[in-house]
This record gives sequence, C-alpha cells and structure tokens, in this order.
Amino acid sequence: MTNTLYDALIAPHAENNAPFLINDEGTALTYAGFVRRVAQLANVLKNMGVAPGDRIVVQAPKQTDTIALYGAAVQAGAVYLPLNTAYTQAELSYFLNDAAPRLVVCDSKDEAAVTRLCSDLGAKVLTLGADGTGSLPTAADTVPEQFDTVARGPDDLAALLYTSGTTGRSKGAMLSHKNLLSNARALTNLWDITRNDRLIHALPIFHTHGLFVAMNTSLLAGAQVRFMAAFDQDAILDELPNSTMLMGVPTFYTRLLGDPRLTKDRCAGMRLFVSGSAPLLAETHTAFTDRTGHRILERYGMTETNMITSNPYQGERIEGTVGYALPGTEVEITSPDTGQPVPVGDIGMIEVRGDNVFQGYWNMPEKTTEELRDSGFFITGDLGIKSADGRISIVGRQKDLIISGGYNIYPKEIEDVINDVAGVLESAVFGVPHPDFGESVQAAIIFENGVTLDGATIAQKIAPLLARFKQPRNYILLDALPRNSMGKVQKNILRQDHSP
Ligand code: MCA
Ligand code: AMP
Repeated sequence: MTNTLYDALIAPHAENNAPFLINDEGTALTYAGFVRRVAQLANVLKNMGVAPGDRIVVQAPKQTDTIALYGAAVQAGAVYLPLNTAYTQAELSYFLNDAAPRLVVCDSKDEAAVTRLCSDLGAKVLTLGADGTGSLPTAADTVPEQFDTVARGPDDLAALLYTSGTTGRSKGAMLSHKNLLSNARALTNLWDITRNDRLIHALPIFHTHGLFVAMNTSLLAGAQVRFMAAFDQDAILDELPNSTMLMGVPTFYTRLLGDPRLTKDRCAGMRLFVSGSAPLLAETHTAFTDRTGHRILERYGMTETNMITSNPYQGERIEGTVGYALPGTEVEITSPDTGQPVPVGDIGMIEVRGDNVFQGYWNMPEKTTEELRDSGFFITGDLGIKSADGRISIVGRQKDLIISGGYNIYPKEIEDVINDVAGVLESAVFGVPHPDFGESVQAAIIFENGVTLDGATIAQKIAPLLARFKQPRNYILLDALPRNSMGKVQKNILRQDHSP
C-alpha cells in the first residue's frame, strides 16, 4: 500500500530512535515514538468514523500530539485542516460549515461551545488541552501502535488550509500529497537540512510556515526539533548555542535584535536563520549580520503555493530580495492587464507554476478559475521584478492585504464586520508601519447621519466576531473617506495621513 507523504516523511523513521520533538519541559519524543503515536492517533480517527478524504478540523494548542495528529491524518488518508487558535467561535462556525468535517479537535476549554457548533453538522468532537490532556490523547493511549496505512497517491488531498480573501470570505486551499512533498524535498535539498540539524521551532503549527516548511523538512531529513509551545524570546536565546537553525517571521528577528543577549558567540553553532511570511526590512537584515555574523536567508511563499523562491544557501543573500525560483518551480512576471510576461526588470504580477501549486479552492470553482490559469500558473497578487539572472524582488501587492507579525489580515473581512455595526455607514481598514509587527491595523469610520460612536464601542461590538490580531488597534472617525475620481477609496492617503 503506498501513501505518498507517509512513505516519505514518517515510515522511514519506524526504527529511528533519535530524538525528534523536544518540548518545553525538556522531554524528547523519538522518531520511532512519533511513528507509534501517529499510528495510535490514526486508529482513533478510524474509530471515530473518519474515512479517506474526510476533513479533520484542528484548533488546538501546539503539542506533540497536535503534530502527531497531522501525521495520523496523512496515514489515515484524511485531510488535515488546522485553524488559528485565536479564531473566535463566529469565525470557526464559517470554517465548519464550509469544510463539513467528520471530526473537530479543539482545546479542552472550548469543548462546550464547539460541541454546540458541531451538533447540526454531524461532526464529532475530541479535545486536546494546553497541558497535553484531553479526550484525544486519552483515546489514543489505549489503542494499538500499528495501523494499516491508507493508500494515497500524489494528487490526493493531504490538507486544506484557509487563506483570507480580498472578497472577505476565506478560501480553502486544497493541497495534495505531491504539493507538500515536492516543496519539502526542494527546501531540504536547497537548505542542506540533515539529521545533524537541530531546529528551534517557535512558530504556530496552523500555517504553512510552521507546519509544512518547518515540520515536513525536519521529518524528511530526520532533524531534531526544539518544539516550543509559543514564541518565547528567553527560550530561543537559551537554545541558540545548542541549535543549528531557526525559522521565523521578521518580528522574531526584530525582537531578537532588541535583546543584548543576541551575540556572535551565542550564534556560533547556528548555520541558518530563515525569514519569511512578511517582508524583512533591509535594515533588519543588515543589523542582524552586523550583530551575529549570519546573513538571514529570506524566502517567499504562499498558502496556495507553499514556498516559491529562496535566497541561495550557498551564494549571495541579498537584502530586499526573495531569491530565485525553487528547483521545479517556475516564476513569471506578467502584465496585470494582459497576463503576458513583461520585459526583464519591469514590475509585474508574480505568477508561479510547479508541483508546489495547489489544486484549487475548496467549493469555489469560480475563484479557482480567476486565480489559477489553465496553463497551471497561479496569480499570486504580489507585484515583483525579476533580474536578468532570475532573482525576484517583491515590490508591492495588488491585493489589499495587511501583514501583521506574519499573520495575513484582509481589510475587506474587517470592513464587512465593522459596516454591520448599527450606525456605521462605511469604513476603510488599512495598515500603518509598526515597529514590532511590521504593520498594524487601523480603521477609518464614517457614521450614518446623526450617529457618533466612540472607537471603544465599535471595538466591543466586533470583539466576538474577529480574532484579536485582526481587530483594529486604532479607530479614526472621519466625515468622509478620501476617494479618487472613480470613487475608489484611497487607502494610500489614509496611510499617509494616519501613519505614526
Ligand atoms: C499576537 N498579537 C498580535 C499578533 N500576534 N497582534 C497583531 N499581529 C500579530 N501577529 C496580539 C495578541 O492578540 C495579544 O493582543 C498580544 O498581541 C499578545 O499576544 P501573544 O500571543 O503573547 O503574542 P506574541 O507571542 O508576542 O506573538 C507575536 C508573534 C506571533 C510571535 C509574532 O504573532 C507569531 O507567531 N506570528 C507568526 C505567524 C505565522 O506563523 N505566519 C506564517 C503564515 P492583546 O494583548 O491586545 O490581547 S504562513 C505564510 O504567511 C506564508 C505561506 C509564508 O510565506 O510563510
Ligand atoms: P498567506 O496568504 O498567509 O499564504 O501569505 C502569503 C503572502 O505573504 C504572500 O502573497 C506575500 O504577500 C507575503 N509574503 C510571504 N513571504 C514574503 C516575503 N519573504 N516577503 C514579502 N512578502 C511575503
């Protein structure tokens, strides 16, 4: 029986007694122990009625069992659907209705609310708490450590990851076994990841960066992973001398640079610092090199495509550029008007094709057609330049998107929620520079005639509907929104007038 991802990432470790996941308490789960736990969790999935192709929603704390559950979903032929733990019940309800999962694994503290949401959908609920206990681990403890792996081919779905949309509705990106494995292979080779590596893992595991870029490459290479429950600056600094790699968003690096304990000596054993998910400022890149002697390797990707480009491991890493197309991946810069390639050095839309590119959006064929060409090229919405030797620089975005601390926030989603508050006529949500998160969310509000609410009241009304990281940090009450002659809101003017 073959299963593309399981056979490459998990099966080879059945007899591997080297440490794999080392948690905050210092306990190490070996690779062989991981393989056994994956099988136990796959047995739980089967016992819960999960059939091949069924979706499993996971909104649970970062635990070794959470990552083993990803492996179990792969082994059982199911589709893993991780969700940001910050999402509110209102947001969760959308994903549950859209994805129609067979099983939802939630934090123990949310069990009652999630059970209520699931009652009409026929989805079962299991729990996994921040202390590692819950009905999921309890069920896994008593079932066999072997499981008959379900056959899955390269084009079968392995994961469904939601990414917010410019229309305000989140879209589920369908990722196949081939999409994930091809990218893991490309990155492992390019970054030279081996069993001698020890990765500091402080990212969340509900997004591509922490889940696929970090975990799939580690599994493929057999590397050790210092698996932190969350970003913890002290712990990262403590681990630097015993580790070889760190993967993070730019906020990780600006925070580390703000700490005098970040020194060349402390980083002497490190061989690779990777940054992605948001633009890394050239000044951060330079300051990091000056302080540590290491040049951060910046790469670029998307949920729909996995990683697209990377600065070289051997060779020059240039600040402000995201490097070359990964092996097996083609990048074209096209005219947003005609879709035809633009001359070298001109700005255009970044498009990408390869085994890394997803299969389309779940239940949204028209969105898929809009963004994924028949030729196989995916239209990223990012604007870039390709140099004569193929190096890509991102110069802007055609899509209206704010990236805060590596989390993507689509203004349309926030505007829709604010506009529903009684008394609000319209709103415009935009990002302004922020020293820690890169960008911070701001909302300009126009009220209906005769109505005035303060920012605190609006904040209170939208709080149950939007994850905290999406909520505006500032409300600007205006008489009118700046518009161009076509009537389009000029967010650049709002940004100019209201940046700190
Ligand atoms: C936390 N808060 C935030 C953010 N994170 N606010 C805005 N933006 C954020 N990113 C708020 C909380 O709501 C809370 O608000 C307060 O900050 C403290 O929360 P805490 O959890 O303690 O924050 P933290 O531990 O300091 O987290 C910051 C962080 C985290 C470490 C930068 O956001 C993070 O891990 N980001 C990584 C995201 C990521 O993995 N992105 C990859 C996406 P209050 O105090 O008001 O309640 S994948 C992707 O983009 C593509 C594919 C790619 O290329 O990788
Ligand atoms: P997501 O929708 O979460 O998959 O985020 C993907 C988006 O993050 C891309 O379309 C880019 O706009 C942005 N992104 C990812 N990596 C980088 C990077 N290294 N530099 C600039 N933007 C990036």
